[in-house]
Amino acid sequence: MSKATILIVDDEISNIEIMNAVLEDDYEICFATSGQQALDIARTVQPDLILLDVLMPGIDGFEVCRQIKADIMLVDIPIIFTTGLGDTEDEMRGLSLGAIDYVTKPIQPAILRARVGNHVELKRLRDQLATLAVTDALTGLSNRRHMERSLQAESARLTRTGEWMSVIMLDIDFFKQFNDTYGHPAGDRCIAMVGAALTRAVKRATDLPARYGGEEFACILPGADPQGAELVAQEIRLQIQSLNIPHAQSQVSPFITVSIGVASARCHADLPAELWMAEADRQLYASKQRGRDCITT
Ligand code: GH3
Ligand code: MG
Ligand code: MG
Ligand code: MG
Repeated sequence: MSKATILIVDDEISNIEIMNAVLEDDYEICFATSGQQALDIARTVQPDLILLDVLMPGIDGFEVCRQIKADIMLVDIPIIFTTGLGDTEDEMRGLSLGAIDYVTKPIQPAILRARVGNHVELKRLRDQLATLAVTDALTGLSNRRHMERSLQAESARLTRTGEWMSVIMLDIDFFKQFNDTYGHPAGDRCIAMVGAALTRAVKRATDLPARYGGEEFACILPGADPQGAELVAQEIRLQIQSLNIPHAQSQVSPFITVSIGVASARCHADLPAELWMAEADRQLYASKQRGRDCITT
């Protein structure tokens, strides 16, 4: 497991040195000596925790905390204030601004180490949970919930400019027979391989492949027009074909195949996520009706 990164912010170098000495064996340390520098470094480094001095010339610790908690990219970074003993009002204010804890100066090494350790561990668990909540366990792709949320968000974003978007749905052909022939564990491995092939087939960083359900997958292609989406669909079909997973009971091929449906439109406000999925599903159904192992746009 890689070391967590901690940003130490204090306008007094001697304070930074003390804290660095306590933490440097266990963490990657970076530091800032002003509020502005702290914000700059936080944005570029994305530390796992920030130790933040309150009194600093220029932007003080409270303002740094406020800005970090208002920034969608930084809001989840835990902040521990470091301040002189007995500043109860400061402590209250810091906590109300979203800081997770306080340590008092002079720094007591054992206390600092323990509090930092606790909060870094909690942050790690939170991050893990956040990833699990959007990930399908078998394939590692986005799960249905995350896909539908992204579809909603992308559709809203592209509606402002009236850009194209496409949604691809695919379903493995005669998969019930595959399970019956080779067993459920082999079926699971097949689903995982199809998921990996789907990932290889999509090229843009903004494309989102997902496992929609049992042996059904979906892919959001923001900015893709009908021609672009059809090319992606063809690539998906090729990638899955070249897996060469035997399927003796398939009625269309000796290997695993998929049926694909593509929905494309210029985004507008009257096209909610459900409509996108319904349209892609309708095209997928058409592919099944046409004999499977094909693409309908
Ligand atoms: P079609 O060509 O019309 O799509 O036929 P099909 O047999 O693939 O369609 P159907 O929807 O009837 O069956 C899908 C099968 O997928 C049934 C189910 O047991 C299997 N399945 C769904 N989820 C999983 C899974 O996570 N693992 C495995 N091994 N099988 C699954
Ligand atoms: Mg200070
Ligand atoms: Mg199905
Ligand atoms: Mg199927």
